[in-house]
Amino acid sequence: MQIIRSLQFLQPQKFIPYQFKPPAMKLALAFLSIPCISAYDIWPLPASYTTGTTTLSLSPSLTFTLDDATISNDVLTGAFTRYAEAISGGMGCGDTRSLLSQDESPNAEGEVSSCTVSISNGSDSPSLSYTTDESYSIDIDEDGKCQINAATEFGVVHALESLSHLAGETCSISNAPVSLSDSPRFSYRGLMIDSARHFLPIHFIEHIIDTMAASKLNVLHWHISDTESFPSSSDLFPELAEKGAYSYPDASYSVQDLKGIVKYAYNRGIRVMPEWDVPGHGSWGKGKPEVTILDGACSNTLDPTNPDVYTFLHSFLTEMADIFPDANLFLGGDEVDTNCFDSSPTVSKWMSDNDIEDGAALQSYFWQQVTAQVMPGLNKTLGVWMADDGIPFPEDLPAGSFGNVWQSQSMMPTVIDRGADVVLSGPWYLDQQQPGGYSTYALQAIWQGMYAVEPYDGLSESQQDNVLGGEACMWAEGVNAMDFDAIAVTKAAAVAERLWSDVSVVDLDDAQKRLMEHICRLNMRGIAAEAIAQNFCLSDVL
Ligand code: CP6
Repeated sequence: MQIIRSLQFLQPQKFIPYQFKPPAMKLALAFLSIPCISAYDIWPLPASYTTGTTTLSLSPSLTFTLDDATISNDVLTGAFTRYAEAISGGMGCGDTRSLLSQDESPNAEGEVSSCTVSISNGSDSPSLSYTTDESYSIDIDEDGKCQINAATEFGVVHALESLSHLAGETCSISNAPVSLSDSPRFSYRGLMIDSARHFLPIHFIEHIIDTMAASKLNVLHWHISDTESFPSSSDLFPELAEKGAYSYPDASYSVQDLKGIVKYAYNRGIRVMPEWDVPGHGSWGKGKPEVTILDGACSNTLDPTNPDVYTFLHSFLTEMADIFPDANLFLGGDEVDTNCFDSSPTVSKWMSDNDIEDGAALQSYFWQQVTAQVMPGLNKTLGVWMADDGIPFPEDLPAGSFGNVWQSQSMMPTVIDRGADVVLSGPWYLDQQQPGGYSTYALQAIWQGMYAVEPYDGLSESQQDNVLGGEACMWAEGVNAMDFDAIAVTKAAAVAERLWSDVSVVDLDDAQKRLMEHICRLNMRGIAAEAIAQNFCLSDVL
């Protein structure tokens, strides 16, 4: 209980990012003629964006009106409510508004009081997949007339996020007429979280989803379990979490919790791709020792030679496939310690009886069995980690599988040529820190290095078609909910712009100025993104 209470400051609902302190507020207002968010830039930078010089105020009762009354769904009603409140109330301008309106109100020449929203391809239950059209446009004329167009509900969610960036913290649009039209470069823009090394409470995963939405990341890759713990519950196999969680039920996710996260993310245009790492990096042995290697040096590895492993995985994943409706299922495949095989007399004997000469060949056999026995009927696209040694081999996986390239980027052409699509993550390990200490200046070099990565480097035009996108990975051996924001969010935002914005958006000085605005904006929302250079942000004084 004590622990839960100490984390409450990180809960979005309960976190009050800046308490109203009148003297500090006065100080802040002195700066508002040169606001800290000066250009009201949108992060990631939109595909095309023209602005003028007219200032418009935003009505405190800003409303969004759907022009098609036949569409009704939670994605839209949720987004309208969240962003109306965020833009005119919650994210900073709510606190400055009352003071601004007294004597420092921007010299508004008009007001935006409502935005009309048109969706060309709307639905009562919009589907979210890698083919979802996320494009949108925003037009605000000099008189404050505001029109949002999108193909889908999820484009509208992005539009409202962008509008919240335009509004900044002074409740105004300072650069009307605004005309922007935007769509992502890559359809897979991921953030991986690891709830096995440190348990991440549900409310904190919701907070992570909020930070993803702020930078238009759209795939939450949830590395749920690993050798250290197995926090996700299963109705079919309750012993997995009962015995595998660090603490059950406190440090576990009920089936209801899992479904809740999927829904929370969906409403924000974010897909949840779950991962249970196999055959290594597991803690199956705590709840189901019979599927692991029992007479070897390791208890964390599934026994590829045991036929029950595949029937078990099929049953377990059939249940999970229903809880996680996303088209992708991620099954790890990384860093199998072949000593776990070699040290086991039964596995070694089986290998020699079956002419399987080494650990790599046994992993090949494992993935062939997964392809033949586990994946059929799940109706999922398989994703795995792809290492520099090529394991798991793409040819052992179902056609259409993808590999998350986690070591050298230079492996991308090989993986593609061997038949898998790719997601790039190797350069984007967020736990990467320079030796000699963790400082703002190290962060500077790291975010800029991550920002400068170009996913198409080294790929022919036809190979480029097989790049789904990329993913920032927050491995959590050394990170928990208390320091997650500081370590992950700024760098993940840099990756988010690389994956969303045009290939030509590479200017580091320009990115730095805009990223500093974005960090300020995140800080105003109670997201503790780490600063990259000295500046003044209202979150420092409010
Ligand atoms: N955990 C799991 C990890 C890593 C991987 N898988 C990892 C390996 C090397 C580095 C960072 C993370 N911690 N399950 C590899 C995909 Cl540098």
